[in-house]
Amino acid sequence: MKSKILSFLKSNKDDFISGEKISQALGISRTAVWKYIKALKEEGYNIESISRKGYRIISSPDLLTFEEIKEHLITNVIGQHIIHFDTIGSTNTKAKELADQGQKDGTVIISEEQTTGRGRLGRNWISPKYKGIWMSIILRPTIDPNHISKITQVCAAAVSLAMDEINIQNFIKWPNDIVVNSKKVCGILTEMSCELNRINHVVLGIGINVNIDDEDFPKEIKKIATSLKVESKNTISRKALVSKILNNFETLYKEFSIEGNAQKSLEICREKSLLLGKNIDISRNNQIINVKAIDINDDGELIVEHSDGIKEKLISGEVSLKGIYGI
Ligand code: BTX
Repeated sequence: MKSKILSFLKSNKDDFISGEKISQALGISRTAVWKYIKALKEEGYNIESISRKGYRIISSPDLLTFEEIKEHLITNVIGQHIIHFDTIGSTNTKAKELADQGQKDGTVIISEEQTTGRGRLGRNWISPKYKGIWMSIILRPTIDPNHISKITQVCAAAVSLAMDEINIQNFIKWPNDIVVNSKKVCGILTEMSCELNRINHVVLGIGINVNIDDEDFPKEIKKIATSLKVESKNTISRKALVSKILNNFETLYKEFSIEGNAQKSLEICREKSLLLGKNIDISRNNQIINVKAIDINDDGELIVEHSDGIKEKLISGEVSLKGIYGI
């Protein structure tokens, strides 16, 4: 009901609309209208109320609800159903749980904060309230599971393009980071449930440090991480950025959902790659090996060349580059 009232106010942005009119249109009492308006104000909506004239919305908070995101959303499937939380352990964990219960393709789980946000290999992902984008997309691609590792590249390309659109110069650090000014601003965590030749679901977790201030980062992360606000010196609209990511993702995912083809996304990942042409360190059996990153192939694998000229494909893993993340 609250979101219906909000839609009502938003579609009459320039005019006052009476409590009477809202109550009649929605079939609720005027006291109920007043209560919902009060709740909206508590969420940060600036709503003017004048007796005998009614209510008028002045401004909306930067909340990541469907109501706020949909204004700029031009997708057909991705993000057309958004489940929003004020706080949650991990959006990926919730998304996996909901996907197991049959939640549909393209559903987005988003939270204003995560208390146990996860990175890869059980690492921790700090996710302070209202300061970032912490979201997971549930996907049910009907492609061969062998192609699925490319989905992380599709997602990285979509996020990178969205950052371009708000004029933030960024690079993609294969396989799952977006880097601004040599520091991490975004990490992607892809998790999948599949059978031998069938994917049940994929959960694509995206964490972006948007309006985190430098002092909000714990000391050990400050060296390697930054936020869009710190780098651009501007507060960024999170809801606008979410819709840009989802719009781009749907376009690139359309190509991918046909037999796992990710040409366009991989082209973007090559173009924006932080690693290609550089000497990087890879770790193997507790050993660090220096190699040259030479290409990202059509399967989304990183091709590296060893000092003896032998080439190798990397499917995933840790790579490090001098000067990046304070190393
Ligand atoms: P990763 O394993 O590549 O990176 C994790 C490492 O990044 C941590 O060990 C830490 O050093 C650093 N780190 C932690 N928090 C941050 C942060 N906010 N910004 C930058 N660096 C940080 C990358 O894993 C994948 C992260 C995915 C996060 C999303 S958020 C929505 C979804 N839900 C969930 O639980 N995880 C995903």
